[in-house]
Amino acid sequence: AEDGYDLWLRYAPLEGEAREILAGLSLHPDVPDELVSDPTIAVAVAELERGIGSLIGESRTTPQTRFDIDFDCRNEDVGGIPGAYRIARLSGGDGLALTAPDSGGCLYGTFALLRELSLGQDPRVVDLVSAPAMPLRMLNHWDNPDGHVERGYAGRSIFDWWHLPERLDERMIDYARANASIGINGVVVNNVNARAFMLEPRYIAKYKRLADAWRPFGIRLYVSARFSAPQDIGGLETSDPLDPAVRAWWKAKADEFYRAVPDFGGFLVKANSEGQPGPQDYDRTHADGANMLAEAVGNRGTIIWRAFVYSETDETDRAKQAYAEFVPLDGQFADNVIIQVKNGPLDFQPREPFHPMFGAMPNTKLMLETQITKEYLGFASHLAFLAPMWSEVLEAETGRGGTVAEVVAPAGIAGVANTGSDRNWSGSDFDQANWYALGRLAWDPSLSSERIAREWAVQTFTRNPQAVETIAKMMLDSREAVVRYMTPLGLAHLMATGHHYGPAPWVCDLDRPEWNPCYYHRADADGIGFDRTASGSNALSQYADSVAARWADPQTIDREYLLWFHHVDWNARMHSGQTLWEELVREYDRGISEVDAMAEAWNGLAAAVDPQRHRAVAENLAIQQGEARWWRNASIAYWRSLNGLPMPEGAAPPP
Ligand code: GCW
Repeated sequence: AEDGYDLWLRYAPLEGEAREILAGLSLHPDVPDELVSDPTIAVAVAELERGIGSLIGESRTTPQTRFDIDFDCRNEDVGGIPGAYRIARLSGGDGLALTAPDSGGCLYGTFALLRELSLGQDPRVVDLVSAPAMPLRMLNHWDNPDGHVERGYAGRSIFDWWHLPERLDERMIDYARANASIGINGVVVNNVNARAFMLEPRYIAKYKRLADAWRPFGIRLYVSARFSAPQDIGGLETSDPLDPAVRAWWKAKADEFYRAVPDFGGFLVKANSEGQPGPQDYDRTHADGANMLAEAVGNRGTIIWRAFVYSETDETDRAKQAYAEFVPLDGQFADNVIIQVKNGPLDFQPREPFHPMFGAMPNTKLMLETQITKEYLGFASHLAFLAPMWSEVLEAETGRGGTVAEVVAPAGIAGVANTGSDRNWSGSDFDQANWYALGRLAWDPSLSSERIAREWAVQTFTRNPQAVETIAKMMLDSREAVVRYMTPLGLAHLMATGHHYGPAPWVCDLDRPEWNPCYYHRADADGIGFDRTASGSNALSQYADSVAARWADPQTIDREYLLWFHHVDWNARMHSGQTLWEELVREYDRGISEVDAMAEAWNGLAAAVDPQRHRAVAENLAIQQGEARWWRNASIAYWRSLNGLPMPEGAAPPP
């Protein structure tokens, strides 16, 4: 059944000439003796055979020519970057040479070859060289030990802690294949809001089973650690990072992990954020806390320390807090510490400017944290392809020596996973594309969204060129449509409290001021928007001068950040000649018509996509059409209750 379980690894049978060509070749993975017992190579060969068998489909009819795939996986010619590969015509023979410095490179090369073949490429002309742009390409699971996934919209957790270590769900292997196919090489298996008992020996045994299963796929396992574990499970009176007993406890804990999992990746820590314990509870800094753990793991692993911190005590602007706490610590973090920074300064909104910490800590390794699961973009029911959003951040010029992609290149990218127990893994077929895109962009941030959308659509849905064209267009326009009907022109955080699904811009009276949508839109009778310039919170000053200069003037700022940085009169004239109010309403209406266009385009694809998935997507689009209107109508009704303005001429009727 086409229920989406196979993700982009469907290897749907080729047709026509592409099939003739592949079926006419008798493929031989040629593995040198010293590699035959290498589990990663075994995985690569098995995938190659599975993929090609499936691409050819029915039994072979054509006469066959021998075609070797020469595995040359200890070859430094490709450059020493782990995971790099080259695929080229075998000199003096019919076949391909797959060259890599390590087994991982051969595995990635195998998946790249299969991708090319799935796209209909003639194997005899495949010619590829590739190396990952950054060492860490991770998924962070916000999965709890009881099976609930925080911000998960695809069912229960895929990790079966109850039955591990004895029982390993076959799904763990398919999960590893999917990750390896897009270059993901690190997985944090539990929520950053961590339970300390997940550091106990009974869990370490479960991690060992998973790590052993994933190792051949080049995936290292990481665990989120609760900072107060020395007290929670260790019987100590304090978790002060400078206390010798605390340090010894973590050292012993790390040793325990490494005895079971020799290539254990390390710990991910959310500290002093949203009620989590941390070093500041003892008047110590983030650096004190991170460095203590870094010492415990030593050169065996990495501490990934999150910069997502804010508290109600900062009344001026929550968006400023991370920069304020972390930037003064630049240069104080140990070499094996990475600071993980969300793409924007607030919290995974449909659009935010890039986080000002990028570029501001030249002596610290920074990693980009993105959210694949769509907490603020309509969960798994709205279609929003996120590659354009991530590229927007990766390509942003920090004004301090490079783009965000360049700043994070020495460390990596993490995506908060959107996987769950649903048959289709991600809660909807199109959400699989976001998992795919995260891996592809972490491997190569210069890949265009269009390329990613197309190659995903071909592998996932169909090779019919018109259909691919249509699907790619739907995907490429989708995120902007969500921005338009939810939070246009730089607005943010207008979602209902807690669950974050649907609009609630009218909520103004929550105890935590920075949880109120009113805190973010600051709308009143005269205008709307958050003044983050010098006359307001001055969050703008956290950016490099060249960037701040571009955004300081409401007349010249990129329109999509207007209300993020400025409070603007409803009647102010925009470049279009329209007032802000008119333009805002137009954005909502445009968002709706874009969703309608997606639904219509999809209806036209009934013949090109299998009925099961066609219907599933169509049903989600119907939900999205209704909810885009809900967002638009609720928002407009609320803004009008403040500004008393009539509906602009030509706009759809008022709610
Ligand atoms: O996006 C917010 C979420 C929380 C999450 C937090 C974080 C894991 O609403 O559910 O907690 O961010 O990133 O720590």
